[in-house]
Amino acid sequence: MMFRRVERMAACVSDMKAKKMSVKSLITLVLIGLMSIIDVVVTESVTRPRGVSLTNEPFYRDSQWFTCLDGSRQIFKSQVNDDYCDCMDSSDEPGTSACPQGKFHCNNRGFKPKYIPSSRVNDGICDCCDASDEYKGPGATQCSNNCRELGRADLERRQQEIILMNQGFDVRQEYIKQGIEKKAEREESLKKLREEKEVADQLKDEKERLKQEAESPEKEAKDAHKAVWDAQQAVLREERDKQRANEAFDELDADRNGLITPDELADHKEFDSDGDGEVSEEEAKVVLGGVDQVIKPTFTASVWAVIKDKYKSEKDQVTPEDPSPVPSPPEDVNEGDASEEDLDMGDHGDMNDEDEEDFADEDDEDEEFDDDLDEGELMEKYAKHRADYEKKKEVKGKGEDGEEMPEYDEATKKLIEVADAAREEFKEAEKQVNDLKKSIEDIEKLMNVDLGPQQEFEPLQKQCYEYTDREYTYKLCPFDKTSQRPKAGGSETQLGNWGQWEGPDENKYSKMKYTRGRNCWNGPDRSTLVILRCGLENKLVSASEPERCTYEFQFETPSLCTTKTDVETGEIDSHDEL
Ligand code: MAN
Repeated sequence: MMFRRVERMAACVSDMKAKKMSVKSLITLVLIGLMSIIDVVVTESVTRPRGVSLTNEPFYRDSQWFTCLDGSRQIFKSQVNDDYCDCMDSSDEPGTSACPQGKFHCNNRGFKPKYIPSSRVNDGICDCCDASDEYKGPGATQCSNNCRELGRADLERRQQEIILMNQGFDVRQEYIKQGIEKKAEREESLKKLREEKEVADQLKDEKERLKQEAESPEKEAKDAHKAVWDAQQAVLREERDKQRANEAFDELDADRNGLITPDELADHKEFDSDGDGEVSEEEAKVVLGGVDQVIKPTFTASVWAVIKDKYKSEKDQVTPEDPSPVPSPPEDVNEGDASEEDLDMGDHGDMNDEDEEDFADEDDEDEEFDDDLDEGELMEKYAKHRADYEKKKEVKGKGEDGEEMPEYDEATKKLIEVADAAREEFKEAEKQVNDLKKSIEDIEKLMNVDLGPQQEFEPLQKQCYEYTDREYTYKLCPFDKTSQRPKAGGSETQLGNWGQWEGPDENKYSKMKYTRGRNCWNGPDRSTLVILRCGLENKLVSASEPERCTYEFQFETPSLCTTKTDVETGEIDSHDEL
């Protein structure tokens, strides 16, 4: 048999020579041939007791004695496989089912050798593909040797796998190309955007300077206009105060003798400072400045200033029994008045917590300030509202009589117009800078992600992959997040945000870690470990939850097909072609 193999090999070699095959392939074939000859020499020249592996064969060689493999006992060689268990470690009965813990070795030549529990020997079921476990003789189960077919199928499967991995390797080369191109593209965009931003920054500074220049005379003119108005209002206020003081004096001077005396204050309970229900003489005297009577000039000059905040005119006195309702403020008091509450503002300034809550409620319904707006956009909207608010407040500011501040004169109006235009231009320039800043940050964020030493994971960025099991649809968006959505409906739960590569040093890119997912009730924040392996397509192939709120995904990707294997020789070429 050995000669037949050598002959076949020689024929093969000459055939290869004829076909001018490479020296490397020739050497490989010779090596494979020699290995199979050695295999034949070894397996065919050794007779082993049934159920013993080639490795253990030397322990069964002695023709007279056998020492149990654990060294515990020596027995006659004839006691090996005599269907009686002598060794504690079952080693004397490798080929029968006599020992409870015994192991039977199926040689399975042509396929994979394996151990089976010796209880399966002669149990009527074929376990070894070479049929060696069912040998009882007549009446025993007839098993056929199908190791060769299995071996062939296994080889084909492995070859198929290699073909797929090789295709994956080619896709990976494509990914690397794309990744490198994308990186260069991003670097180029970044360079351009940074240059644009430099120009935009300068323009913004210039527009800011022009705005300040325009605002300064505008402010001066507005302040002057307001100062005149304030002065008029102050005069009006003083007159009004004097009038109230006179009216109060006339009302308090009940006997109309030109004097107010303590007894005339008795009905004014607002002067009952000790709260005993009576305005005593002492209390009344204190109100009058410590004297027994005051004349009108003294009252208006000194007493009124002290009591005016307390004083209640009899017209306004309301006793608890009085059924007439408390007069409500005139309807138009706030008309056109732009109060803070009327405005929707992104930043709630100095509001207390309750105000903040109210605001939050309003924001929920507010289309203009929806969640989709980023910080820059929100600030912009807020600034606009704030400006509108200030404008309204300024224009609608009312004086003592509820009368509005008079319009600005033409010159001031012109200055406001110029300043408005300057503000608008500055705002535009500022927006330009903010937009560019955001674009730069977005690209920088993408570029800060480790997409592999050759950018081979780039095509996975900005993609999402799903896997559905009985209960959930799981989602992996590489370099972004992982999530879970109940199949029966309901909201998505974040299972983690991109953290880092987590594989061992020699294979760093084989695992990804996503952390800081939604907090698990009474537990940790959810997190996901993604285990990657080579596959022809990007595919989420499984998802599980080995521990509560700790998830594990299996993901196949060509990005990890790092080797190219020769299907015939099994030789590995791991060089990237780029
Ligand atoms: C949800 C899911 C599960 C998780 C439980 C923990 O039902 O996120 O995966 O185990 O919450 O309470």
